[in-house]
Amino acid sequence: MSIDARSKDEALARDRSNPTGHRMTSDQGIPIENTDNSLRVGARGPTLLEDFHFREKIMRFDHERIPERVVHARGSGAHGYFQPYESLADLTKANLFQDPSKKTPVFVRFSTVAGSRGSMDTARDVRGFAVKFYTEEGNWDLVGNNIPVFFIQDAIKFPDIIHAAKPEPHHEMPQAASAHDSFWDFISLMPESAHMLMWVMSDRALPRSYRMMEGFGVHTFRLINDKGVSRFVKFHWKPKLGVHSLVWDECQKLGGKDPDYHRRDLWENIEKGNFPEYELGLQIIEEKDVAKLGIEILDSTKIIPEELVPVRRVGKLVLDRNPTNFFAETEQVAFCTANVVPGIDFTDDPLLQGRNFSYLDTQLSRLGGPNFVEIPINRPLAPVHNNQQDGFKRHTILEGRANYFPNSLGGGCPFMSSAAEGGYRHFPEKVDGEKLRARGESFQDHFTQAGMFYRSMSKPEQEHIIAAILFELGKVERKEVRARVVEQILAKIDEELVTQVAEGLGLPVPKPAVEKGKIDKSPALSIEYMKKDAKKDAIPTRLVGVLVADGFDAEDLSATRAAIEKAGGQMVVIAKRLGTVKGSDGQPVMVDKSALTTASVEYDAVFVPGGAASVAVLKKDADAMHFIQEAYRHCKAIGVTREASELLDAGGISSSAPGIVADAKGARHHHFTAKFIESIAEHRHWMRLDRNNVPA
Ligand code: HDE
Repeated sequence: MSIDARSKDEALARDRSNPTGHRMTSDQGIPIENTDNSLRVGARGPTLLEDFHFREKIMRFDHERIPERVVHARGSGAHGYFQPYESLADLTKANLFQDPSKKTPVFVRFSTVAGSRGSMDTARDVRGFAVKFYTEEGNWDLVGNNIPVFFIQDAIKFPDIIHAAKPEPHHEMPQAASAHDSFWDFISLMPESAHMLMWVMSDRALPRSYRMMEGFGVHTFRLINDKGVSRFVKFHWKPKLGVHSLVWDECQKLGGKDPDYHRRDLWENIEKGNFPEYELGLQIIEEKDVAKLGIEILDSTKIIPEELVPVRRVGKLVLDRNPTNFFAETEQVAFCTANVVPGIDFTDDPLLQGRNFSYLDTQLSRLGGPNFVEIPINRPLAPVHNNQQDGFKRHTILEGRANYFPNSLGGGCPFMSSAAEGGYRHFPEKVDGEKLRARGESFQDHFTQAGMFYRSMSKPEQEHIIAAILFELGKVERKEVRARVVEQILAKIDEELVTQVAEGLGLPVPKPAVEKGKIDKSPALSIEYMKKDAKKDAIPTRLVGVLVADGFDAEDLSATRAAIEKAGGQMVVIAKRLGTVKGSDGQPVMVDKSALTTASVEYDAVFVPGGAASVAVLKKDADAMHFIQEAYRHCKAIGVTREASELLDAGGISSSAPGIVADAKGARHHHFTAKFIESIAEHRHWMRLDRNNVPA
């Protein structure tokens, strides 16, 4: 069997149905004459039970909903492919990693964790990053997150952390938010969650886009080569667009202005041909080197710093097609960590071991029985033959009478495969021990990496963490919970952190009891640090909102537009009304969005071209001024030419503040566009010390 990038698409095509050019029928294929009126006695009389079309239509509607995922309910999916850069035969025998010309089809689902299916995309939360590879040897699911650690070490605590984080059971509040008593109560009593807590309070929990975040397999897995040699591996996804985040105030506003912000961003960019790309990275650890690491590799609350074990980039994941139907694909896709192919194996990480059960089990209630693998999106491309029988909604019609093994009636089929023939053989790890409910000594270090994460951040990133904790704990009603977080958790992470949080909450500063490890800093963890290699003259897929009124400087608009588009960005012209606005040259320009329907939080940058008449109108327009001030407050690049710099003055914004690019002589003067693009490429200008003086 040979699989290429489009094989899954072709397989799905057999199940697609397109109404174009067809008559409407009932589910039984009977043509429908009228779907607007139920069958009744007389035009004003009662409806008849005999109306099979009415009953079928309503019955189908009544049962359209299925239970949402118990976690990760809100998600967005995309199709694509994975391609290795070179053969990894030395590391793994997994077929998808052997040949650099081979493209394996994938389906990816990104998600938030805590919110319901209809909750906002920009909640402070972990993001799911689940990848299903349809390989020639069957499906491999790498069900990861955008944060490399987890709250707990043992799967048996999963119901507890999720119950604590989800809306509280008595009144089902708050939606998609961890800023409430039960979450922080749990955290204050669970020191092992300290490291993950730092990540969730950091900018990582506010991605700018699914296209601009990392992904991690979290657990240590094994790679096994054809000689049976096992090595430990951590999986990483590195986004080609770099890692970028939103600002918390922006997230909260986006939750109302565009709750589908990430879903829309993913969908629209794939439609435009801006295919998101991620590189697969591997951290390989030889079995003999594990002890030297000094880090418990089975503990999912720990990372292995990249400085200790570098990340080798071995292939790319490209998302190049949107799903055809949300429910059929994105909602019904069922991932399972236990879906592995020969060459990939588990470790004894107690979190992973528990997940291997949970993901199979959860589908039974979510997708209504054991035959969920026959749903088109879940079906492997590899052929399936076994003696599994029956159950609700069985699709496959098994032939023959020998549905047991061994058999002679069926010629012994389906038969076994030796390992050499591709049969999955579990790594023969030697284990020996007593049965007990306990965790090893090596799982007891809870604070060193939490502190390492905090201390690896740049100053602005640290400030964001402090602000996030102050926001969250500020929403916690019970004072004793706030105090316990400060005294029992933060005091052990970092002195500066606990001091600032305690002071911000009006609590006494506890005596710090910071626990430090051998590695106290990992620069690779900082988003700001990652930017050091970023290009300054490229702004792929960045959105620039342009504020105009009649009389704007036409040359400035067209010169800036040309430069932005050349650098990969996109301009969106915003005016009071839809239709056109007239430039200084008398020519009309199409308005893309009316000020009524959009807001600065939907853009990465703002540009205001000069033109006395246009600027005079904008200066008196509270919405336009709010747009600029809000973008300033959110640390975005702002470009103004000629008279438009008056808007900065009117808004209380200094033209020499970081990220502001102003040119009194116009867009063609003195590298204005190059400087503006460089300012956008910076993503956010955190060092605007006066930003809180500007209203938004
Ligand atoms: Fe999940 N998780 N999880 N999780 N998880 C689910 O499976 C679970 C964990 C992750 O887009 C559920 O099909 C347990 C870590 C993603 O469909 C459920 C534990 C990581 C998705 C489940 C964890 C994840 C899920 C709910 C503790 C990152 C969405 C619906 C041991 C490595 C997949 C479903 C999608 C979904 C259980 C912890 C990632 C209930 C028991 C750690 C991306 O089975």
